[in-house]
Amino acid sequence: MEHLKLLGTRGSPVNARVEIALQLKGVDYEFAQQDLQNKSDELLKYNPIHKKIPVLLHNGLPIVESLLILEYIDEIWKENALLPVDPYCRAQARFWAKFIDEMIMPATVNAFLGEGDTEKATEELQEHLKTFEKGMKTAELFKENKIKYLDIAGLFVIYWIPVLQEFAGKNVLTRDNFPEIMSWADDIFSCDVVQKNLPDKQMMFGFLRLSFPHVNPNAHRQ
Ligand SMILES: N[C@@H](CCC(=O)N[C@@H](CS)C(=O)NCC(=O)O)C(=O)O
Repeated sequence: MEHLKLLGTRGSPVNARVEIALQLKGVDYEFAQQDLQNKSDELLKYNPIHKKIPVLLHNGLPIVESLLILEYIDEIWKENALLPVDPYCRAQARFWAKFIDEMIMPATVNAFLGEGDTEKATEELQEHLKTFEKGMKTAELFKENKIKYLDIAGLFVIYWIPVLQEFAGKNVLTRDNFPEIMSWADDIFSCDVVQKNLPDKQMMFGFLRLSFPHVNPNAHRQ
């Protein structure tokens, strides 16, 4: 009998990736909410190197790093494939997911949550989004009807960036500036499983206000 347990934190984009993938596959799992200010023995035991969520325990064996967890899930449960079948398309999907995590994510954090002058990081984020949007136009990957690996990875761009930019009171990702990204977002948001796993925006503002009190004190006080 299979046992799946996810050590995660609701509200986190990397946690949402794993929950969405498991739910799209239709597999049952136990969820153990983690307090990242006071890490559990279980989290430290199963992710001793990075000490981060998400950790998926499959029959007691830990798998870490959200993108690797998605690949693992896709290899174990074959129905509703997440990665493209064609090896070249698979490589493309992995490339853009890595681009999101290694280029877009850090620039986003620096642009919207950084202390001091965030101008340079904001420009950098704009450039990365332009590169990403151009990539979308050429990669057929984004045009499939079902929610796949890259759509799940890309939720950071289409959901978390808008929340963070609203919190910081800056507009970088808009429909006028990035029409392709925003129309891709419309497709992804029409999926029920995705909708169900997006954290409440007001809850996120509350968390962000507590965690980043230096960010634009005039934005989003209500
Ligand atoms: N590259 C990792 C990132 C994991 C990550 O940054 N997790 C955050 C939550 S969003 C965390 O556990 N932070 C706790 C810490 O840094 O101490 C992945 O994709 O899984």
